[in-house]
Order: sequence, then C-alpha cells, then structure tokens
Amino acid sequence: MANRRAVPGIHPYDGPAGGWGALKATAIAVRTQMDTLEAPVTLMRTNQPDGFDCPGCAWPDKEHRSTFQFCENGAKAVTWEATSKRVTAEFLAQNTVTSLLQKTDYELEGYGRLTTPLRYDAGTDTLRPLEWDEAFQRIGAVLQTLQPDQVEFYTSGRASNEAAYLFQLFAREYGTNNFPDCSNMCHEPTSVGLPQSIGIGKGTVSLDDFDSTELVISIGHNPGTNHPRMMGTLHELARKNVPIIVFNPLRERALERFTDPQSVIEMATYSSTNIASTYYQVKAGGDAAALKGIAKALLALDALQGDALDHAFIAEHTAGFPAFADDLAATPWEAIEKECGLTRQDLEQVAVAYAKSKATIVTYGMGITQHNKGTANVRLIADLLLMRGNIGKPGAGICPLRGHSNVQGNRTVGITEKPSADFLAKLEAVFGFAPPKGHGHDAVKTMQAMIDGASKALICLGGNFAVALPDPEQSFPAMKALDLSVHIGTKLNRSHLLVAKETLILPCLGRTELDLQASGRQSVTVEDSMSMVHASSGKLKPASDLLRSEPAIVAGMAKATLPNSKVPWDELIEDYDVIRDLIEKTIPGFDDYNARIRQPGGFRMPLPPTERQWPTATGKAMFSVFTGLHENEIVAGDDVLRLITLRSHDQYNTTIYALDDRYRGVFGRRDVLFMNDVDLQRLGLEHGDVVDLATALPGSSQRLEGITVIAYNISAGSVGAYYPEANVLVPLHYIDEESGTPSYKSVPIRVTLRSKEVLKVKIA
Ligand SMILES: Nc1nc2c(c(=O)[nH]1)N[C@H]1C(S)=C(S)[C@@H](COP(=O)(O)OP(=O)(O)OC[C@H]3O[C@@H](n4cnc5c(=O)[nH]c(N)nc54)[C@H](O)[C@@H]3O)O[C@H]1N2
Ligand SMILES: Nc1nc2c(c(=O)[nH]1)N[C@H]1C(S)=C(S)[C@@H](COP(=O)(O)OP(=O)(O)OC[C@H]3O[C@@H](n4cnc5c(=O)[nH]c(N)nc54)[C@H](O)[C@@H]3O)O[C@H]1N2
Ligand SMILES: [Mo]
Repeated sequence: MANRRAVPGIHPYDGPAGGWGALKATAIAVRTQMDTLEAPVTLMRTNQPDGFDCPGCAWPDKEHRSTFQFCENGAKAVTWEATSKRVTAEFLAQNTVTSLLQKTDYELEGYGRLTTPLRYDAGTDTLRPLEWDEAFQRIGAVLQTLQPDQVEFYTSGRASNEAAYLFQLFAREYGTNNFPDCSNMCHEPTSVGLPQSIGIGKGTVSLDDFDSTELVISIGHNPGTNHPRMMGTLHELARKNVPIIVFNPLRERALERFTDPQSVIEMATYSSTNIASTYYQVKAGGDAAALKGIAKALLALDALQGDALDHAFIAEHTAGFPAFADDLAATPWEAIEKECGLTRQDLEQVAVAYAKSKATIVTYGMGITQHNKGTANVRLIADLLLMRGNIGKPGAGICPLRGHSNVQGNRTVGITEKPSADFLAKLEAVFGFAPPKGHGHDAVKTMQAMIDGASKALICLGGNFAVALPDPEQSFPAMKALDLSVHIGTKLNRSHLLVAKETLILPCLGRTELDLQASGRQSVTVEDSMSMVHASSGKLKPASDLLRSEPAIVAGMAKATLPNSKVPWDELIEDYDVIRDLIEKTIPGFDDYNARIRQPGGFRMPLPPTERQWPTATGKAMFSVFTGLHENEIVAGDDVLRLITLRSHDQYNTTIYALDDRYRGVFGRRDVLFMNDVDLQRLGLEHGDVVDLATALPGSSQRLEGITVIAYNISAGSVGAYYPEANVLVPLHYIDEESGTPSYKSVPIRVTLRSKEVLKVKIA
C-alpha cells in the first residue's frame, strides 16, 4: 500500500460500515431531494403497520411494526421517490430526446419525477404531454394491429401484487405469455433450481430462524449496501458470537466491520462489531468448487466420526445422495483448489464448523446466480444444507436475498413466461377467456426477438429494460426499431429515451404516495424475501395531480386494447379488494387474502419444505450432481480475467443516486476497475493506469475504453467494475442455459494499457 501514487477520487476507507457516515449520507439524501419538513415524517412511515413498504429491498421486517429502523439506503430509496424535483412539460419542450440521450444515467435521474403522460413527437424530437385517454387509445390501436406474440410485457420487481396480476391478466387475455422480467436477470437460477431440489423456488427461512441459528454462511451478496436492514440481524448474531463465514472475492466492509446506527453505545464510542468470523476471498465463479470442497470434506469427516451427515434425514427425506457422493469422491482436491482459489485446509475448516452447528443458514445473492452455472450453483447450496438436514428445522435453511422489493410476489401472482397448466386452467374457469398455452419469452429471448425484428412492441411495467440487459450496442438499436414502446415509470431513464416509431411514457404513483380510488384510500400488497405478504399504503400527496396508479394504468391499456374483454376492469380499479379476491380465486395460498392482510404483519405464503414436505416429482428433496467445476471452459489463458459487474453504495440498479462508493474508497467517479496487486504486477500495470477492456470470448468485439485501474483487495484473477457502465462488455448470450440469466459476474476479459498518465477527473 505504501507509496502508491495519488489517483483523483480514490481514498481507501478505513472505518467500519454504518455508523455516523451512514447518518451523514442520509442527511445529505434528505437535503438534496426533499422538502426537509416533510422528510422525517415520511421516513418514519417506512415499514410501519399503516405505512408503505420500503421500496429499497426485500428483507423482511419483524411484523412490520418495529420502531422505525434506520437504514441509509432505504432512506435513499424513499427520498429519491419522494423528491421535490420534477420533469415538467416546459423542460421537455426545451430539451430534445437526442440531447437528453447525451446525459448520464445519474443526470437523467436527477431531473426528478415524471408529471404527465408523454408521447414522442418525431417532428420536434421532443416528448410532449397528452391526455391519458389519448395515450390508451394509441396503445390499443397499435396492439390491435399486431399478433400477440409480437408484443413483450416486461415487469420490474417493484410492481405490487395487484398491478402485476392485472398486467399478466391483460397480456394473457390479449394472447401472449411473453413475460420478460427483472427476475430473469437476477434470481431466476433460484426459481429454476430450488423447485428441482426442494419443490419450491423460494427461500425457506423466516426472520425467527436467525434467532436460533448456530452458523450463517454468506455467499456472494453485499448486505451493507443492498440489503441494509439485514445488517441489524448480522450485527446481532455477531454480538452473540454466532459464526458468520463469508465467501466473497471482494473484501466488503460491511461484512467485515459494522457500527449499528441503532446502537447508542457503538455510536457514542465510535466502536464497531466484527461481522465475518472468517472471510474467504473465493475467485469469481469459484463457489461451486468451494461448495464441493466443503461437501467433500464433510463426507470425509463423516467417514471418521459418523455424525457429520444427518443419515436419518437423508434416508427419509432425500433422493440422489449416492450419485452426489460419488461425484464428490471423483472430484480431485487439486482441481477444487485451483478453481476456487482457496486451500483444502480452508474448506476443511468450514466443514468442521458446519459439522459442529446444529442449525445452519446459507444466505446468497447475485455472486451465486449471475454465472454460467447459476442454477447448478444454487442447487449445490441446497445439497450442502440437505447433507445435514438443514431444511425444515428451526434456525436452519436456505436464504436467497431477493432483489427488488416485490420481485418474489410478481412471480407468485403469475409473471412468468412458463405458466403452469393449473394456473391457466383457473384463469380460464374464472374469467372465461382461453389463455395462450405456449411458453413465451424471458428477458434475453425478448431482446433477441427485438433484435431479429420478430417482436414489434414492448410494454414496461417499470424498470429500465435496455440498460439492465447486457450489450447495449445490440439492445439500444433494437429498442429504436420497435413499432411501439410504452413505459410506466416514476422517473425518466434511458430506456424511455430510446424511442421507437411510437413511444409513450406513463407516469405512475410510487409506493409512498396516496392512492385514492372510488372506494377510498387503497393499499397494495407485496411479498418479501421470506414469503411474508403484507399491505403497503402511501400517504404522501402525489408528485403531480395527473399521476395514476399502476393498476389503473394497466386497466386503461387493457380496456382500450380489448373492447370485448371479459374482465370487469373498472370495478377492479374502484376497489383493489376485488383484485385480491380474484387473485385468491386463481392462485393457491391466498385464502382469506383481504382479511389476512388486515392483520398486523400480514401472512406467510405456503412453504411446504419448512414442514419437510417436498413437492418435487419424486416427493423427496433431490440431491444434484454438479458436473465438472468450471464455470466456463471456453476461454483460458493467463491474460484472461473474470469480470464481476456490481453495484456501488450509491445506486439502485440503473438509478445512480450519487457518484461515491464510500466503503470501497471511490468518490465522485465510477470509471474504475478493481484489480488485485498480484494481477497488476503480472500484467505490468500500476494503480491509476488508464486501460481498455475487451471481452475475451470467441467472436466478441465488445470493448470498454479509458477505465482507470485501481489496486483493490479482490481475489487474484477476478476484477470488478460497475453495472450498468460495464454492460457493454457482457455478451447477450453469455448466460446460464438452465435459467437464461446473464453471467454478469463472470465475463472473461482482457485488459490492455492505454496510458500511464493518471486521468485528471473533476470530482463533483
Ligand atoms: N441500495 C441498493 N439496494 C439494492 C439494489 C441496489 O442496486 N442498490 N439492488 C437490488 C437488487 S435488484 C438485487 S438483485 C440485490 C443485489 O444484491 P447483491 O447480490 O449484493 O448484488 P451485487 O452488488 O451485484 O453484488 C454481489 C456481491 O457478490 C460478490 N460476488 C461477485 N461475484 C462473485 C462470485 O463469483 N462469488 C461470490 N461468492 N461472490 C461474488 C460481489 O463482490 C458483491 O459483494 O440488491 C437489491 N437491493
Ligand atoms: N451488468 C449487470 N447488469 C445487471 C445486474 C448486474 O448485477 N450486473 N443486475 C441485474 C438485476 S439483479 C436486475 S433486478 C436488473 C434491474 O433491472 P430493472 O428492474 O429493469 O431496473 P431498475 O434500475 O431497477 O429500474 C429503474 C426504473 O424503474 C422505474 N421505477 C422506479 N420506481 C417505480 C415504481 O414504483 N413504479 C414503476 N412503474 N416504475 C418505477 C423508474 O422509472 C426507474 O428509472 O438489472 C440487471 N442487470
Ligand atoms: Mo435484482
């Protein structure tokens, strides 16, 4: 570390995560975004019984009635939505779409909330206001000229159960199962892998399980930034000396040390708590090897002492164990060590700790799923847990950390391109139209169909589709080639501006805002990471009088498109209880839906594995065999590095709040590549050099130029850069074949020197 040259905006951060820095960051967020009189009241309503659900993350809240939990990034999510900034018609008249496309995502976000329905006018190259009815009529007119399978219905996981259910109802009555959604870029490996292993594509733990767990293994997620309320739980466990074993290529500060802003003592004394008991810097994409190593060591331990496996559980509840064990026996330690970058001894130590714990939870995020073998990775985690009967008992289980706050609920209420026959039959019985049976497009397939010209229209319920997906060089022109794009959103983003022949932007209410319909104040419902469904209702005055709720907008489009619709759209919008009654009639698990969301904390969706019921094809929990170890064997070579694309502390997916990444020591800029010292030396590079990156896959010419490489504590062979800027390097078809999820966390790249001169950047 000594004698490194100075690089603008790069200052190692030595403190713990959380603490006073987090309070200060919140104060800044409030000051820059909101009317300061209103802000404290709004923040206090987050996750309260009568308030709104925090749009920041999907981590549950105890009964939704805890005293307000301070959370820096939750506060940012709320203040950015409740901002007092507005995109006005005057502003849009003065700024052409071409000029707005020159702005950064950060600048676009900074213009604030959308206030009126907009339509692109090619003559003036501007977005112009129009009436709601006119907007719906235009959408209906275009959709009536297209074949249903030429239309794509995208959902970003913020949408409520009610909005998402109506969206799928509209699309299915119209005649397609084309449902690309953000989950296809996120936890699809969980949704595809876990049903094969345990019979349901959801996590099995509840918040209470963390009270009695004896060991947490945390793999590939960064809770200090992305699941900030989870830090309270981890902090509590660490203080009780429950071991927390971390696998992550980067040293993430919040997983090392955390000061709980709720703790008066820690705040007053500037002290902190160590979070990880052991921190293993696995290679990017090396988790499968590490997990196999732990499982192999556990088998060896069991051979010695006889009690490292739960033999009774394996015999009674599982199938496939012999094949799983045979494969482990056939997997050599040298190969495991090479692939994960950890030693046999490391992994044996984890096995010993694991064998000692009577109840273990494994938590995981994008570090596991966004890989070529994402689904197989998820199944290996389930295997490890099954070996010791760690599913379906208190204090134990699998805990995928979901992304968007209601992404899990969206899937539950029918946002899927592969609907079950049962569900379609129920829709038909209840509504009297025949929904399409063939499978539709997921996110990557949608983009490919757009590139090929087969898909002509894209309707987006939130999100920033083109920016979230890989390879903008292909996806941006494909957006512009569409006949129609429609975006229901709160803030202007780049996908909105990649205008098609016809483009409409429909501004909606956010979670924090009052939703008044004919029967009065409405609430919506969401399902968190732990399958708890609860109500959310905003109270703030809407950002503009012209905003409509997401359900109302979907109903408006549906009525204009389907004049003979069998769905009573108007009744549904008058009172969302009626939507919930229909959800109850068509989807299992929602019995007494309206009554149960009126109870504090809501209710839990059925999770058969928690009772050791396994709705798999065999009726047993299934072990899997992860063939090989390698994430990808297409490209090898000493000069090829694996690129992880990740989130900074100051962003929410494609929404960039600010240009800092405090805990990683990056300030005022995002054009950096994190690299290990060993790799820097090996490649003849120096901290601060400007480099070019090229995707190292056969036939790819994808490049990202002029990035500053910085020395960072990241596992050798792995490098990191920010999403979405680095998406130019991710090929569209570099995916996990089982789930269709892009391998955003393991892109093979080559790095070449551009200039030894340190870039002069103006730090904002
Ligand atoms: N504030 C904020 N909150 C968010 C979001 C946000 O952008 N901002 N996004 C939301 C969404 S949609 C999602 S999906 C979640 C995302 O939450 P995370 O899953 O935490 O997402 P990432 O930032 O992409 O980071 C993944 C972590 O995995 C590590 N990692 C990368 N590759 C590997 C690997 O091969 N193996 C292992 N073991 N680790 C690896 C990275 O170093 C990083 O710490 O957060 C949600 N919450
Ligand atoms: N390279 C790389 N790419 C990735 C990832 C990665 O780790 N690396 N992560 C992937 C993951 S996990 C995900 S989930 C996707 C995210 O993909 P998306 O969900 O498509 O993207 P977001 O950035 O969350 O969408 C932000 C937009 O949503 C709109 N919005 C915000 N709130 C609301 C609301 O209440 N209602 C409506 N209707 N609209 C609203 C705003 O207009 C805002 O601009 O990106 C994926 N892309
Ligand atoms: Mo996500």
